[in-house]
Amino acid sequence: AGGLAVFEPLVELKGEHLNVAKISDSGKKQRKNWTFMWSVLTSDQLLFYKERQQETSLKPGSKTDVVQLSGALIEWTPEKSSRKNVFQITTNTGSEYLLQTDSCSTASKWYDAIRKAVDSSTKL
Ligand code: I3S
Repeated sequence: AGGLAVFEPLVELKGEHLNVAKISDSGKKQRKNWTFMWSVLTSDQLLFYKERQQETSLKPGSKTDVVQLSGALIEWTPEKSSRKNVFQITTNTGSEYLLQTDSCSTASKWYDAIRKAVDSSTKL
């Protein structure tokens, strides 16, 4: 309960599968391990689930990770992978996530939407 199923007007993306690799956890380097995750953007968080979620029945139990976007950085990072369309989110607590999808337009759409969420939630 509480907040997870809220999709504010700012957010144009509801959910999609993306490849995700967490490469740092609070500043501690992690072994890169790409995982195909159902990704949901809210106004100030990026949520990763193992399985596709219905908007009306988000199951907290299957949520794998929550990325707080307030104060985060987002940048394209082609040097961090041999894969195409890779960008990185660095949280204000020093965790780093690589996101990737083969579709350039899908990657750009997510990059732009996450950047907007970062900008607006950072100003709050
Ligand atoms: O940055 P790296 O170490 O070249 O990333 C590769 C590794 O994570 C690799 O796993 P192993 O550490 O088990 O070898 C993955 O299979 C590769 O996909 C990673 O490289 P890409 O270029 O796909 O991000």
